[in-house]
Amino acid sequence: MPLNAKTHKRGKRMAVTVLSGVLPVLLGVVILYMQAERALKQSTELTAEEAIRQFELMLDRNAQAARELLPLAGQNCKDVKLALREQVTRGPFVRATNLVWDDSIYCSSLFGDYHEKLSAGDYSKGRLLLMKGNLVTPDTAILVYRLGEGKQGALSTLDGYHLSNVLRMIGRKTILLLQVGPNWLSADGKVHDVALPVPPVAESKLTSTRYGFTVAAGFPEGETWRYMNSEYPPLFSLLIFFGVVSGAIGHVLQKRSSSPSHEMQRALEAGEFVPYFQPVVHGDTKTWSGAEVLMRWNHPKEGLVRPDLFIPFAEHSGLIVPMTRSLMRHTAALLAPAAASFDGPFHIGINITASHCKDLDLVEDCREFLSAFAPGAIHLVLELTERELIEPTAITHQLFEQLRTLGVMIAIDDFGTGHSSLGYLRQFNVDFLKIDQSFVAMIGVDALSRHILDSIIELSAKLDLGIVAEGVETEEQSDYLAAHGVNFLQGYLFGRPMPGAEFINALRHH
Ligand code: G
Ligand code: G
Ligand code: MN
Repeated sequence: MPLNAKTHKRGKRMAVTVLSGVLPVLLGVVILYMQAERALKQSTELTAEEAIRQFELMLDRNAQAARELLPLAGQNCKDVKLALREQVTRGPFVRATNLVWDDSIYCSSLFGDYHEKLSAGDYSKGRLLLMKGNLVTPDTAILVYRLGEGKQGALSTLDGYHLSNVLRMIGRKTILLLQVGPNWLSADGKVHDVALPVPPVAESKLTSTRYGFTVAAGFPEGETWRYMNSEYPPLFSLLIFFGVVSGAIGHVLQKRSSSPSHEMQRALEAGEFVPYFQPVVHGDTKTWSGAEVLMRWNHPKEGLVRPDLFIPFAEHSGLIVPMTRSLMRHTAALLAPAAASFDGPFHIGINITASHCKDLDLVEDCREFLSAFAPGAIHLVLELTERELIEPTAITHQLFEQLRTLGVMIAIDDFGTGHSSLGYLRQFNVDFLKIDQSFVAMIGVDALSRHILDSIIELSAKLDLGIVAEGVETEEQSDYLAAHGVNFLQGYLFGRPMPGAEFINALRHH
């Protein structure tokens, strides 16, 4: 469309194309990201479950040792220390055992007689205590399992080495932590007493129903992207492919939707094509004898668009027929209420293209137009440009016959610029010739043009045709044409094309 603001439009179209390509890709990446998070979450859940299972297996052994030793609590240490040592040698995870009487450790598998206060409150749920170390190995974490009944008590200690081993082996890429009461153990074997850190990605926390300890699993920052990078390259390629396809579809759809014919179809439905009226006056009295209807496009963004800019597109796409139909309806609706003030038949000229004459629909359009006015109030004049002549066929003969019967008149527009023959003029029963404005402009300027003008006037008189001179701008032109018997004049001297309301208003004053 040769309208302005073109670059602005192109930028917008470009942006929509890019968006229609990028949006699906972005959406796809978001979905993949969520999928990756879910996969990682499942993985940490499995890892935590497995860690719980392993820890419970180890603690089972310690629990059994404590159970077997508990009845011995209270007996003399000398008599039972062998039994304590036997438990240590029997189970792989039992590092040491102790007996307790009345909240006091009094016998140990390592030292035999031994004395240390036991504060049962330190034990999580009275059962488990995670320590940084003990007297023998101050730097090795230990997990103590406690069993107590009345004054009797038995302790069984699990070496932290086994625990951190499990955290390392099962965890691998996962961050895995074991929490017992307020303390927690990391995979490096260290015990911490600060708050348990929350792994940033896909955190899962699981608590053992049997022993009450908790395992926290998760991944370090950025793991989701790393996971996507290693697992999803084929899906990424597919996404890019979809992005390109969708961008291309967006581009094509826009191209189609912003094509001139599509834009005009929209404008037609929105009623943006409106009639302007240019008065035609009598050559002698200069009173208004009629008007030519000139189409304007009242574009919402471009403003008023002249027909030279869009009529060629409309003709090319065939939209000119429904556009002209709409223009005729519009014109009838505007002029019919004012028709009572017309004295004598008022000439209303409508420009018609050759493509409108291919079938008989034009007859119906004219019939509808005429029915809006009282009989005899107007003369409908169809202006056919001389530049594109209508081919005489059976249909066109029928068409012009029926138009004549209806009382519709025919004018040859832009006369002198084309090449219609006398035969042609007779064949289509032409009523008026409209002398092209280029000849009128030459009055008093160019002798040859004036000769052509004189011959046209002479010819029309001989053929008994009405004659309309277009583009009359000066008094000199007007006087010359009137003196040579031109019946009708049209041009800026008498009035410019104007909107319907303005035209009706002006008509009242003439
Ligand atoms: O008024 P003006 O600049 O508008 O007209 C420009 C050209 O557009 C003229 O050649 C005129 O014949 C043509 N034109 C104006 N209105 C119509 C119309 O409704 N249909 C057709 N086919 N041509 C028109
Ligand atoms: O349908 P046609 O091609 O005759 O359309 C008439 C065209 O001439 C329209 O574009 C109209 O605006 C224009 N026009 C009408 N009167 C004058 C005039 O006095 N001078 C000039 N230059 N153009 C005119
Ligand atoms: Mn015209």
